[in-house]
Amino acid sequence: MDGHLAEGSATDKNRGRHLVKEARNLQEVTIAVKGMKCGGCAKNVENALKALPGVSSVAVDLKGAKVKVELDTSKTTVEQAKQKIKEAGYKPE
Ligand SMILES: [Cu+2]
Repeated sequence: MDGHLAEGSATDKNRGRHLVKEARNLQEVTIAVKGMKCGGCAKNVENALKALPGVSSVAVDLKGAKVKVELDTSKTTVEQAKQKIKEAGYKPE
């Protein structure tokens, strides 16, 4: 009997963890960005994106003219991230 109870609670814990994971909509997107000329530009884009809610990681590729963003789309959409890049003075594609 005790064994069954212990098993049951372990399953419930796993189920709870699964729900928490599904409640987030983590997505990794790469956005092409025109107009970044130097490390300062890269930093501007990085800081602008990091200020958005739900953005967990930003990696600017200056040479490749793109930025890789990991974000929770239930908090900030990809369109909103692009809008933020525009506001910082660069051209997302
Ligand atoms: Cu620059």
